[in-house]
Amino acid sequence: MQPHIQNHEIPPEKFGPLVEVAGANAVFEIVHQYVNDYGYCLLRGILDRTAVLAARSEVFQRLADVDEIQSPAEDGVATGRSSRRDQYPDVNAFWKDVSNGTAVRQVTHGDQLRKIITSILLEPARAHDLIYLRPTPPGKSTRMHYDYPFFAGRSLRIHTAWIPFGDIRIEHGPLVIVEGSNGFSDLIDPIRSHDYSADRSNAAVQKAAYDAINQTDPMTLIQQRNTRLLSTEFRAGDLVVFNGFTMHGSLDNISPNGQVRLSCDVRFQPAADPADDERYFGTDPLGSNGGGYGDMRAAKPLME
Ligand SMILES: O=C(O)CCC(=O)C(=O)O
Repeated sequence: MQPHIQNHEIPPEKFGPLVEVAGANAVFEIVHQYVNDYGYCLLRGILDRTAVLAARSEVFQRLADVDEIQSPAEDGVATGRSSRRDQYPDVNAFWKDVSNGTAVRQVTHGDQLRKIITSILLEPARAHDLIYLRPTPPGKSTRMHYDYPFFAGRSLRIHTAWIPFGDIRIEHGPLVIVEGSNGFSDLIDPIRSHDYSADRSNAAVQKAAYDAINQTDPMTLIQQRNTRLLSTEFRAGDLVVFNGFTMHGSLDNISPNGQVRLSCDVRFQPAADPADDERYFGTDPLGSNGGGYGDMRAAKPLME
């Protein structure tokens, strides 16, 4: 099935694979170089697949318990129904609880991922406490953006770890990266020059991350810049690491059978940088808009 982005079919010549390394014997100096040069790197099979699949089951079981996912839960197929709002009038609390699941945190905040990111950054790394689980049903996608405006503040050296929670085919709408977008200085320079420690209001952050990029649809953007959209079929155990100046979003989930794409993105920064940004650290992080987990798309029932 040809990939789609924001309801446009991507022609074959405008679609390519991500730069990748095999995780088993990855040379982290090379991965570091790739992240610098390309803005990102895909590490195949580097995470404990069993642990990632356990996290997938944990999240989908919670969604099955509110009648949004069919049995068996780990297949991740949407029912089109929900009892979430009846069972959990406090949607923030529900989503926070799911996001703090033991199996989820084992992957996102366990030693394995921290050590990998430490090796890539070439210095000790620390994860933000706030994580973004993304159960994405057919018909939904993430618009293109740069991450830097959201997460720059007390640390400016933010990297994202994007983790497929399961095997994700192209038609399930995985992460997509714009090739060469870490060199789009006309878009990056204004983002970089904003003082996020002085003005980190959600309006300023959203505007910096999304506005200029989304003045045109992604297909027009890549035609104008003579570049390509990059993605791949992912397997549980894969990991993509990208910096704040890499334009990304997701392909459309065009699964014909209700398959929900599940992934998680976690931010890391050097451990030496201040970790007191209340938006991203603490037991009840506020997020960029102040509402914490309740502000996330995933806090709403899947089909809303
Ligand atoms: O998984 C997605 O849909 C997009 C992920 C994303 O925007 C991110 O990791 O910053």
